[in-house]
This record gives sequence, structure tokens and C-alpha cells, in this order.
Amino acid sequence: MSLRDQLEEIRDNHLKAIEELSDLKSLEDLRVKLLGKKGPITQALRGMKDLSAEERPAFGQFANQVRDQLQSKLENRRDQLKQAALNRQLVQEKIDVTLPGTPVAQGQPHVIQQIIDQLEDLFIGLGYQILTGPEVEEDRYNFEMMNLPKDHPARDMQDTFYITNEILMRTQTSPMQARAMETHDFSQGPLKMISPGVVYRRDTDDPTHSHQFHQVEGLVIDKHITMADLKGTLQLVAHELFGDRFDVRLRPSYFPFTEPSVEADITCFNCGGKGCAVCKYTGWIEVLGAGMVHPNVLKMAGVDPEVYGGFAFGMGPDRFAMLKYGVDDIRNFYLNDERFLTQFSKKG
Ligand code: 2U9
Repeated sequence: MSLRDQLEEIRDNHLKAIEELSDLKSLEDLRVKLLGKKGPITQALRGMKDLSAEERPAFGQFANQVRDQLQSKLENRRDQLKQAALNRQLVQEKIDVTLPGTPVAQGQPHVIQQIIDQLEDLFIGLGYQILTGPEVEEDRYNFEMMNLPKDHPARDMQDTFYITNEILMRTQTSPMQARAMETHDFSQGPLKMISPGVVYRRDTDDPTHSHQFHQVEGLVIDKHITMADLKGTLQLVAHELFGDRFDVRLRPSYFPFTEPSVEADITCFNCGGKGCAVCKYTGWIEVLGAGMVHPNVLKMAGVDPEVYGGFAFGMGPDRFAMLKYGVDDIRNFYLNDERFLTQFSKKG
């Protein structure tokens, strides 16, 4: 077979082989094999040395033509295969932008936190600071500085979770107020604060008691603070939270850290004061305790009771939530049952 015939055969076979290639990898393999140094075209060109000087140019030209032909066939086929691969990918990765997205469940603050948030907003508006502090407290701040001396019944082991003799789980958030009074610089103005947070008592859990619950306690210390300021503040809170037709009344009470002490009632939200089962036919609902800060408490925090005085109050957001939503068992707030908690959607 002549050299030209050999080259024609190589060309025809490979043009067919290239056409039949189905992937880019085998195309590249074939390209290297066909056009490489050991490839059939290079081999054929080597045979040129046996041709006569007259035959050589024409054969050389023909060999170049064959190589160009194969090369452009390879390129064409590569473009086709690339396009086919891209088309396959486009089909496989097709995104239907009209499909609805997967809904992401949105959380919400715990119902008690919602109430605390509302109170915080209200008191921030009145110029109070929000101060939070440790739940594991020193006896000194939790009891001693609150005018509850060592032999006071409220300090009983039965009522308090003690960690050591001097360290305990706070039974009220007032230790935060004691800390604030101790450090406040009264030359810079009054102390106005609320301390929201969790407190702990060694109660046996039942529908109205939980060993863990929340408090929001408030404290205002300045010169010339009177009980009228306390009542005015509580009235404002009631109006803001519930509406203008809600009134506040104070009844005498006793707390070791306030003197005089009061319990504050608000117009029954259920009957508007007429009397119903919720308010036990009194027209009033007890919502918080309060009073004028006891001089001993001021003294122990380094505040001169002859110059400064103030009022304090304490409320239980758990009880608020129970009253507001008609929840009859406080334990529901601490079970983390989603079916219960999602009822109190902020939007709803
Ligand atoms: C300082 C001085 C006095 C805070 C007060 C109450 C009355 C009170 C309870 C209501 C329901 C707590 O959540 S509850 O169980 N609180 O009745 N709290 S006066 O008195 C203070 C606080 C800080 C320095």
C-alpha cells in the first residue's frame, strides 16, 4: 500500500472513530494518540524519506492537510461533546423558580419573656435602667442587705436552695437592687431601675407554685420620694398595660425590706370591677407588692436614709401571664411543650 493510501486509511478510520466518540476524556486520549510523536501521522511522515524528491512536497502537503482535517474534526467533536455535557447538566440542575419555598418555622419569645419585654419597654420609657445579675447569689445580697437577718424565717433551709452556707440560688431579684444601690453615684441623679429575672424557691411544684419563677422588681431612690410617687407610677403602669379604665388600690401589708408595705390591686380585667369568679367577686385582682424602702435597707447599702428615700415594688410575670391568658397551672410555663407555648404567638 502506498504511503498516501496508508494516510488516507488512517484519516478515514479516525474521522469515523472521532465521530463515534461519546465523551471528552476518550476524545482527549485519541487526540494525544493520533497527533502525538508516536502517532500514525508522525509515523507516515517518517516514511517520506523513502519517497523521491519530486514526490515529497506533494505528499508533505497532503499529510498536513490530513492532520489539519483530523485536528478540526477533533475540535468540532469536542465542541459538540462539551455542548452536550452542558445541556445534560442544565437539564439535571434545572431549578423551578416557581416552586414555593420550604417554610422555615419561626420561633418566638416565651410567653413570660413577652410580658417581661413589655414591662421593660414601659419602664425604659419612664427612664429606668434594666439591670440583670447572677442567679447564684451571696446570702449577703439576697437576705442580709434586704433586712432579713440570720434568724429570719424566710431564710429557712426549707424555702431556699443553698449551695453553701453563704451561697444560694436567689429567692428574689432584689439582690440586684442592693448591688445597684451600693454602687450608684447619687450625686449624678436618682437611681431608677428594674431587675427582671428568674428566682428559685424550695416549693413543691403544684398548679400555683413552681420552684422556679420570674420576678420584675423595681426601685427608685432619690430625695423627696413619697408614697404618692409609688401610687402614681403603679397607676401609670396599669394604664399603659391594660388601659385607662383600670385603677390601682393599695392595701397595707408587710415585707421586711419595705416600710410601710402595701399590696397593690388592679381593677379586675375580666369584669371591669363589677365582681366575677376571677376576682372572687371583689372587683379587684392582686398584682404586686410594694412599699417605701426600709431605712435599714438603705443604710446597709451605704445610702443615708436621712437624705434619701424611695419606693420599691415586685411583680410576678408568671402570675400576670396566668391571669392574662387564663392559664390554670404555672407548671405549663416550664414544661417546654411546644403545643402550649406556640399558642402565645406575638402576632396572634
Ligand atoms: C430593694 C428594696 C425593696 C421589692 C418588693 C415586693 C414588695 C413583692 C413579690 C411580688 C410577687 C415578688 O414575684 S413575687 O413573688 N414582691 O411583693 N417586692 S417590695 O422590694 C425591694 C426591692 C429592692 C433594695
